[in-house]
Amino acid sequence: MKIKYSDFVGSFSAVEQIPKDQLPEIAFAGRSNVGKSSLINMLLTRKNIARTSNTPGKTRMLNYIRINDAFYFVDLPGFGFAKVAKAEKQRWHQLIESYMQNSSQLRAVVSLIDSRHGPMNSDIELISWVASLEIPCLVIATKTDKLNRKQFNESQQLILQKIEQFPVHGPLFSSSANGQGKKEIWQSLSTLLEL
Ligand SMILES: Nc1nc2c(ncn2[C@@H]2O[C@H](COP(=O)(O)OP(=O)(O)OP(=O)(O)O)[C@@H](O)[C@H]2O)c(=O)[nH]1
Ligand SMILES: [Mg+2]
Repeated sequence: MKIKYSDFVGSFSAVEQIPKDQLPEIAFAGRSNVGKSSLINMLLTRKNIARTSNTPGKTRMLNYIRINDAFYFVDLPGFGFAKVAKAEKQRWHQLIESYMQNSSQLRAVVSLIDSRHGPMNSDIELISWVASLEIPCLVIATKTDKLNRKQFNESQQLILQKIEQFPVHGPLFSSSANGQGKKEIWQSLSTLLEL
C-alpha cells in the first residue's frame, strides 16, 4: 500500500467522541510498552505521530490517525502495567472494551505480543475476547531485533502453539528498530481493510 499522507486526528476518552465519518478502523492493542505506538510509526514511516515512551502507560486514550483519507489506525492504551493506579487501569480497560464493542467501523484488532516473552495470560484473554466479538484479529510479535536466530525460532514455536486454537491471522514478526515485517504487515492490513 502506498501511504500518501497520515494525520493525527485526536485523542478521545469516550466512544461517543470518536470520528463519525465512517472510515474503516484498525486498532492496535497489547500490553503497555509492547511497542504499539512504535509499530504505527514504523508502518507510516513517521517519527512520532503515535507518541512513544520508555515509560509504560504513555498512550492513555483512543488516538486516531487518519491515513490517505481512507482509513484510521487507532492507537490504544496498554494493559497490564503494574505501576499505573488501579482506578486508571480500570478506566483504560473499560475504554478499550467499550470501544471494541461499539465501534461499527472496527475492521480488525492487531494484537501485539512481545516476541521475547511470548503470549502472556492477558494477551490470550484479549485474543479470546476479540474472537468472541467476531472481530478479525492479526497477531504481531514485536521487538524481534532483540532476539538471536535461536531465540527467534523458539519464540515462533511458542506463539504458534499458544494461539493455534484461536481464529487469528499471523503471527507476523516485527521490529520497529530495523523495519522487519513492514511489507507483510501492510499486505495483511490491506486484506483486512479490503483496500
Ligand atoms: N528494540 C526495540 N525497541 C522497541 C521496539 N518497539 C518499541 N520499542 C521500545 O519500547 C518502548 C515502548 O514503546 P511504545 O511504542 O511506546 O509502546 P506502547 O505499546 O505504545 O506503550 P504504551 O503506550 O505505554 O501502552 C520504547 O522505548 C520503544 O522505543 C522494537 O521493535 N525494537
Ligand atoms: Mg503507546
